[in-house]
Amino acid sequence: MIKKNYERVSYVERRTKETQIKVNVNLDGNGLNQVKTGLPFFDHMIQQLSKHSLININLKCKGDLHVDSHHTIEDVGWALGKAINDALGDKKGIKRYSFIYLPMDECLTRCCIDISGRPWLVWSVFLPNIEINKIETEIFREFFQSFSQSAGLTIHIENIYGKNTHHIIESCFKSLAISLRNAISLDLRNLESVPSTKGTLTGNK
Ligand SMILES: [Mn+2]
Repeated sequence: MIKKNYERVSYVERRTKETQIKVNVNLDGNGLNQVKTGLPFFDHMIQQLSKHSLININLKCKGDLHVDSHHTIEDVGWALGKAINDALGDKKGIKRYSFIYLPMDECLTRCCIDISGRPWLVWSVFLPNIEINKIETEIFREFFQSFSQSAGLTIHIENIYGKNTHHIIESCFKSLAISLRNAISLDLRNLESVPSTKGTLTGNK
């Protein structure tokens, strides 16, 4: 495997009155993960994200689940995105763009990403069921929104067709995972250069 001269790892800790989150990532991992958010279905989604992106994710969140799942899911999105952004470092040599059409049984989802430093989310996903295991499904848009903000990612995600809400949500996470796996990987032909005519992908310029 091609590696950079620094480890693409990071640790983020985030504490508010609503959630306490600790997350470690290793971008050059093998998809190992330990995820505990108190929401089994959401853990399943983050595990999918890790497994298929090959990003090792160690994540613990203690959130105000007595209120509902909203803050936990939104804030985990933010912390995980920040961890990935931090671990990307100078972004030299990354492939930057990627996309995938991800089939899952009856459903098909397309995800296109740009590690641009300019957060943007286009979310064209209709979820037929309003709840999955006590999680209001509308919150998954907020996960992708906060993840795109802190990761500095442009994400366009569209469910082209599908009927089963579990499949549709899972296809969103898996398609993000595969897109990330490609976009964060290193391009042998461009290792010493940031893939931008600006010369920077920090989003500050
Ligand atoms: Mn599943």
